[in-house]
Amino acid sequence: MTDRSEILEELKTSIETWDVQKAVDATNRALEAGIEPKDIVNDGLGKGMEDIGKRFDAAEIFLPQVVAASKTMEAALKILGPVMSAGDSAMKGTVVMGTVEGDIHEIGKNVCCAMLRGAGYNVIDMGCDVTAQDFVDAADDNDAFVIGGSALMTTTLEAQREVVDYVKETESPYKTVFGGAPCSRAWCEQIGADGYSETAADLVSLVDSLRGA
Ligand code: B12
Repeated sequence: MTDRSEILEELKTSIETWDVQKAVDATNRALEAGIEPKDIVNDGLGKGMEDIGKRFDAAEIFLPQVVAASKTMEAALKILGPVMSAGDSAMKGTVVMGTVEGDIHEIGKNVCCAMLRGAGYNVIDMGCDVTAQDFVDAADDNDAFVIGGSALMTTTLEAQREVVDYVKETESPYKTVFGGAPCSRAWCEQIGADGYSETAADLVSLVDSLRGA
């Protein structure tokens, strides 16, 4: 096994075994080896989280283990955040990001924030359980041009529609983009959003395409 694939494997297993120390060590090793933060997330840590999701679905593990794996992922993202943010110094614009009302899943949204920061955007991270009004108020206060909302549950997809409706009702000038596991391009078209992307990496090109649009 090459050094790179060995480190990526270690990142994956650190999440699968919710081993915080191993995740921190492997993340530092990966950075030292010159592996790009987005590859550390997509090809290492993220693969471990995918496996956790599958094992949870199959009832092989339960909520406490998922929480432990999430905390492990967060510890690694804490190291990667500043590295990813050190990208472009000239800010390309402001994006308001959050997980929609009723939903507390934050990991995917945090990855999106880190990717956008790395690509030179100023990101206002509203956290989770964010109402449509709070998204728009934050965009007003920070002169943003895009609002991005994450939903991880079929039951909270409806809250993405509420964001679009609120933006239209208030005649706000913001573009809306959405994602998260149950979200899809078809859903975004149905609710009248301006964009969808499946991954955090694709979100960067999506937001780039909305600049000045
Ligand atoms: C980790 C996790 C948790 C953690 C969350 C920790 C945290 N701080 O975020 C904890 C344990 C707290 C949790 C709680 C719950 N969970 Co949960 N959880 C998961 C799990 C296993 C993984 C999610 C994850 O982090 N994935 C890793 C990230 C990196 O991927 P991602 O989020 O998909 O994000 C990527 C893309 O989607 C995209 N993306 C994400 N957001 C955005 C936003 C934009 C704008 C764009 C463009 C792209 C984008 O980019 C990301 C990176 O590429 C999923 C299973 C699964 N298969 O998804 C269940 C899952 C989402 N949970 C589920 C449930 C039911 C719950 C609970 C209700 C459980 C309970 N009984 O209490 C509670 C939720 C309470 C609430 N009100 O929200 C269900 C949802 C089912 C449904 N209705 O659709 C799932 C699918 C599990 C299952 N099969 O039952 N959960």
